[in-house]
Amino acid sequence: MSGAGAPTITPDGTGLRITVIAAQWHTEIMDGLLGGARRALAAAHVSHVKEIRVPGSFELPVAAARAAEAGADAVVALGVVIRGGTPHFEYVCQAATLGLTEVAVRTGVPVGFGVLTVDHEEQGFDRAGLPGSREDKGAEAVEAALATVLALRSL
Ligand code: DLZ
Repeated sequence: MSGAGAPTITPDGTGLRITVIAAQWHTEIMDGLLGGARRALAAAHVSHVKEIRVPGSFELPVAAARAAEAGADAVVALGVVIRGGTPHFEYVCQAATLGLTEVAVRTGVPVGFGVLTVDHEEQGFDRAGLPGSREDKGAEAVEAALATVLALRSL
């Protein structure tokens, strides 16, 4: 999957309560994702922001569920999973993806999916919103979450 074809989304998040949940693996790439998420929240005028850290991407869904139940209007989940030599990669990616989907659908609270699932570090840096990165997946996850809140409100 490439980033080609991604929409330009500039939602106004004034008054929204957003919780950002970030895993702690692969610090430099994660710092890039967090920076992008913070920039996008500021650009969207979101001032009610909670940020929490969990150990790994496997722990993102349970924290997202708690944040949704605690009243967040949207949750943004950030993780970096890099393929290794064992099937662990598939299990962590699948648990994070299915878990976050389940939280969003069950609670009705949008979850921005900012979990990078990459073959090697270089692919992660390229998507991390750092100087020299081609993409900014932390910012994209925020914009998607905010835009989905607004879309659901219009129903
Ligand atoms: C165990 C593990 C491995 C091998 N790799 C990653 C990774 O690349 N990215 C990530 O976010 N987490 C990883 N983890 C940790 C799991 O997500 C989880 O935290 C542990 O299995 C403990 O539940």
